[in-house]
Amino acid sequence: MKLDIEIIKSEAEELLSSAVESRSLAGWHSKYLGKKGILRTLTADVSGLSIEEKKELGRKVNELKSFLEELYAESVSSVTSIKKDKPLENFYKTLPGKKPEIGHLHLITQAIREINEVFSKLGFIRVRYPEVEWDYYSFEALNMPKTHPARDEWETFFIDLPEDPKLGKVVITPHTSNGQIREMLKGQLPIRMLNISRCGRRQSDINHVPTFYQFEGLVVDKNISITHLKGVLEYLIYNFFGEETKFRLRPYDFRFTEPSFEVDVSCGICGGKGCRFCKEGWVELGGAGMVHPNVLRAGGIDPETYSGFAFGWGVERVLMMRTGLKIDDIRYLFENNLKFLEQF
Ligand code: FA5
Repeated sequence: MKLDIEIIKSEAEELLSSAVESRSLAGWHSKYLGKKGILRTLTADVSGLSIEEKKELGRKVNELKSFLEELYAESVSSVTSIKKDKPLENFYKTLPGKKPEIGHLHLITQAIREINEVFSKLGFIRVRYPEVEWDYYSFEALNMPKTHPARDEWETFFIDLPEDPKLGKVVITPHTSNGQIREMLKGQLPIRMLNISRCGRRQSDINHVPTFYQFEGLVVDKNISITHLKGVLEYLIYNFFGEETKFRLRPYDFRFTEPSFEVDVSCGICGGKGCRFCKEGWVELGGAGMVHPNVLRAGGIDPETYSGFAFGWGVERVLMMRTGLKIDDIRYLFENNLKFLEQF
């Protein structure tokens, strides 16, 4: 045993000096002093020893333990002082410090906040409805029965989950219009809703991404007309883009609004001259229209007494049309490339 302990001591000393250099003191500690370390193994099996031999072993192991612990403590303090001393050599108290870099909100978050602010001035209340949704709210209650071909336009992602007999399949909602029905079913009239959330469609090119944000406005009250719709859209466009921006309503065919429109603004990238993003000077921001009577009925509202308008626009497109930003590929917004994001 004498021999063993002396060998352990000298090996430990030798190993420790190289551990100090490579800063791997933790490895050395677990080898000698750890739970499964050498020190523990020395006293693991004492069954064949007499009482005297056990006492002798105990004394030697304790001595070895103190030796190893002292050795370790010395080495730790020498490493710490190396760490502490080095930077002090070049430390000038009066030099200005290095400022930590501060990031900023993502462009899309900034746009969502601004859009919310514009609408809150008109009394719209921000809500959020499920992004993983039943077919019923995203399609069926919006006047698009199960086999209706209009559904194709929404290039929907279906989730592999059991179907509900009434609500149908589970989808990633392809638009925020699911919020129209959910809001109406709350049974609180009049309605001035702003629903901003993520949507999904199987699309990807310079002006489409598979996951994007939409904001949906819904107003339901007595005597709501198309003039109110146009006034609200104009308010948004002038506040967000400035009064020099031109916009137009193009007749369209959404199943959940009648009449329906698509809303275009003059392209903020090329100033309406035509570029690789807009092609002809106009960019579609979203759809709008007067809420279809069938949709009001599905929301439990009597279309003989109430009318309403709705609109659903893409947050990213609105952001990109801001004069001066000149972002001509929507996918840049989702790449998380700091060189791109730090510009804004
Ligand atoms: C709709 O989604 C309708 N729900 C809008 C609506 C609401 C009409 C209420 C009437 C009443 P559309 O499929 O055109 O409409 O999409 C609206 C906008 O969402 C588009 O103009 C575009 O700005 C944005 N958008 C649609 N798909 C994508 C996509 N894959 N990537 C980025 N933005 C998209």
